[in-house]
Amino acid sequence: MTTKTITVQRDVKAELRRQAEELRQHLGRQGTLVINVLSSPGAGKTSLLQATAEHWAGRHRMAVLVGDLETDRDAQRLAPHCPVEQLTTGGACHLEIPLVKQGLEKLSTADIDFLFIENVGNLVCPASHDLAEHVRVVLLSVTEGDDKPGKYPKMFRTSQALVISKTDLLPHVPFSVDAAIDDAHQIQPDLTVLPICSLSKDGIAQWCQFLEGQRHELLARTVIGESMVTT
Ligand SMILES: Nc1nc2c(ncn2[C@@H]2O[C@H](COP(=O)(O)OP(=O)(O)OP(=O)(O)O)[C@@H](O)[C@H]2O)c(=O)[nH]1
Ligand SMILES: [Mg+2]
Repeated sequence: MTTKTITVQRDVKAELRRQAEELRQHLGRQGTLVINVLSSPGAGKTSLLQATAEHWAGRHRMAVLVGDLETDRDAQRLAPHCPVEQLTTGGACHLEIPLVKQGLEKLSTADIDFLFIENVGNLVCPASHDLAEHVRVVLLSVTEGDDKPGKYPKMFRTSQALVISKTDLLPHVPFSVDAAIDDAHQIQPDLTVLPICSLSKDGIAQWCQFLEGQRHELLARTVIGESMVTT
C-alpha cells in the first residue's frame, strides 16, 4: 500500500467560521436579526414561517432563505408572504455559509428586520455549521417522540430556543411535553421553550414576541454582531 502525505495550507473550517462571523456582524449592524431554523424533515419549519409572516404582516419586514436538497417547493409556499430565495444543495444534507452568501446576493436585506434561514430537514449535520445566525432555533414536533433531545444532543445544545410544534396532535400521540423539556434542559438549561401550532396559530404570538426580544437585544448590544452560537 502506498501512502501520500497532503499538506493542508489553510484551515477551511476556520475560514468558514470567519466568513460567518463577518456576515453576522454586517447584518447585525444593519439591524437584521438572523435566525437559523433547524429540525428533522417535516417538523413544520415552513409552516411556522408562513404563520410568522402572517402574524407580522405590515408590522415587521422578514425574508427567508430556504434550503432543500431539491425543488423550490418551500420557496413557492413562502413567496406570497415575504421575499424568499431557495437554496438548493443538490444532495448535501445541510447548508453552509458560501451558499447562504450566494442567496443573499439575490435577496436584498437592507431593510429586513428578521432574516430566517430554513435549514435542510436533518437533526444531525446542520448543527455543526454556523450560518451567521444570531439565534438558532430547533423544532421538535410532537409526532417525533419526546426522547429526541438526548438522542441528538448537539442540535439542542447549540440552540437558544426549542419550538415544540404540532401541539394540536398531542391528544393523539404518546408525547409528554414535560419529558421533552426536561430532556432538552438536561442538555441546554438555558433553552427557551415555545410550544406552537401553526395551523391554529396557538403560540405564534409568543414565538414572535421571543424573536422581537432577541432583535431588541441585538440592537441594544454595544458590541453588535457578538456571536451567540457555539458549534
Ligand atoms: N397537525 C399539524 N400539522 C402541521 C403543523 N405544522 C405543519 N404541519 C404539517 O406538517 C407537514 C410538514 O410541514 P412543513 O411546514 O412542510 O415542514 P418542514 O419542516 O418545513 O418540512 P421540510 O422542509 O421538508 O423539512 C405539512 O403537511 C404541514 O401541513 C401543525 O401545527 N399541526
Ligand atoms: Mg420546509
